[in-house]
Amino acid sequence: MKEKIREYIKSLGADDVGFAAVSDYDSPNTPKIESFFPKAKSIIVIAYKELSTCESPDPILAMNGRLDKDEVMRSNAYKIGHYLEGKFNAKIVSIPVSLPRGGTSAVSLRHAAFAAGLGNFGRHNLIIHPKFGTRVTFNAVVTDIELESDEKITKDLCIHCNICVNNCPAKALDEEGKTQVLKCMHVSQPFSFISQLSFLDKYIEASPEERKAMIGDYWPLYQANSFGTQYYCFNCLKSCPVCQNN
Ligand code: B12
Repeated sequence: MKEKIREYIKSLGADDVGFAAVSDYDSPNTPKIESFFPKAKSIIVIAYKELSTCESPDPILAMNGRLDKDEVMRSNAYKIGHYLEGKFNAKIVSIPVSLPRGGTSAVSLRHAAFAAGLGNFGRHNLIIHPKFGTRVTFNAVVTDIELESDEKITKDLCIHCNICVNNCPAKALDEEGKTQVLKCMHVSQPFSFISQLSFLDKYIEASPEERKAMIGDYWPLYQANSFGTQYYCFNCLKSCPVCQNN
């Protein structure tokens, strides 16, 4: 059954697929999967390669490559759920690419990807895939179908070159094994909801003349509201030399 599912998902254009039994998923900082899906048995993790658009020095174009990929991931997640329900009478919950509650998600996709044999953690705290290196993102479908875990990758895929650490403009990776979230967000998401709140604070206090001058500042915030999280930094992902050309 696993191979049938894997083949179907790959036929949709996914780059890799891994399976993990829920009991093999170990993520201390996210909730137990059974807390939102009591009958959950397995996590199907799907990997998609990040295209070289992420190298663009224009952050809007780099982000557009991400949005293109995310749209495919989201529509495939629906097709996969539909397939599992129709073919195997399964129940499913699909786990988004992003959409965290505060700082954490219902499922940590990095920990799920590790449990499903799709790679392991590098110095940048991201998952390195054996073929796509760091240029890979994940989504997942949790299901009540019982599926055996794929073999975990235990060989260290990180080459410990520290390029990610030295290239982080926020200095968010200086401490090994920890991403300093606020430092990272400050640079990677300059138009986050925090920026929106501080814009509104200033706008409320501003005179009519000042408000006119603030329209230009509102534009990227408006775009972020329309398109979701806008990342303006891909440095740790794009600078990792492991398997960069796959
Ligand atoms: C919230 C979030 C963020 C936040 C906070 C990240 C964080 N530390 O939790 C911020 C805004 C900082 C962020 C930044 C980025 N993110 Co982000 N993010 C998420 C999201 C939505 C939720 C993560 C979460 O729940 N974290 C809370 C818990 C799980 O984290 P944690 O237990 O504290 O785990 C940390 C440590 O304990 C440590 N760790 C745990 N176990 C182990 C084991 C070993 C051996 C080591 C060394 C470390 C280690 O690594 C973790 C990273 O800090 C996920 C999507 C998802 N659903 O998983 C994407 C996700 C993690 N992000 C991703 C990416 C690509 C990025 C960015 C590159 C931004 C960008 N331009 O795309 C940067 C990278 C920053 C970095 N180097 O860490 C990808 C990672 C893909 C990959 N190859 O691993 C994900 C999985 C999105 C996806 N759908 O693919 N992100």
